[in-house]
Amino acid sequence: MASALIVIDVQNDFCPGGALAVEEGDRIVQGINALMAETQNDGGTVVLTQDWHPAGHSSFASSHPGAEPMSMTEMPYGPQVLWPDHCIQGSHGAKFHADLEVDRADLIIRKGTNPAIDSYSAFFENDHTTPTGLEGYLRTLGITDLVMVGLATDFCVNFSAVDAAELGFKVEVRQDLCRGIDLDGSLAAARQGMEKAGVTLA
Ligand code: VGL
Ligand code: ZN
Repeated sequence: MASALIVIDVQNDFCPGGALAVEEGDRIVQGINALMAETQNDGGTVVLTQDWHPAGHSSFASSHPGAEPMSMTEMPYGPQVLWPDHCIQGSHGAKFHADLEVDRADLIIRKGTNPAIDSYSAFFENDHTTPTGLEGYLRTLGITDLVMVGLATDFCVNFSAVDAAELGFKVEVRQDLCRGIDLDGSLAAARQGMEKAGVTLA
């Protein structure tokens, strides 16, 4: 059994003071550092994901005249939350939290780079068909078991975990090493969706 730890979007913009701050987003960093070390001691692989949008990305409210941040819109691929500008390529907000031990990463995968499609999941863009390449990376290494941690529980962690489970990986989400946005009950809905997909919530 080969396993990987997937660390989702532990970036400045999702931490207190950031553009799309998740409450206590910074509180999980030391625990994630410890889990990355433990994973590598056990021979596992560490993958970091990085939300990495071009300026003017279509998921930004600022790209839709008159739209408020955190409102909903309809995209060709389905409903989409309109976010404040965040994780713009090369910006301070897009950088990993300063205390995250980024040097431990075997792979850093960037997502959300397509201006027309958002990408919550580490596996597919929000059209649910365009792959990021992560599945191929994991499969060619023979990895079957995934542990997921990071930000935000109800968006990028949730979508990544559900996609991974549907792809046939055995997935555990360490809830103590995640924090959520909780937009209109999205956290409870995410927990239900993950359990339904067969994700273990630890
Ligand atoms: C995320 C909203 C927009 C996340 C990324 O990492 O959960 N959420 N972009
Ligand atoms: Zn984003």
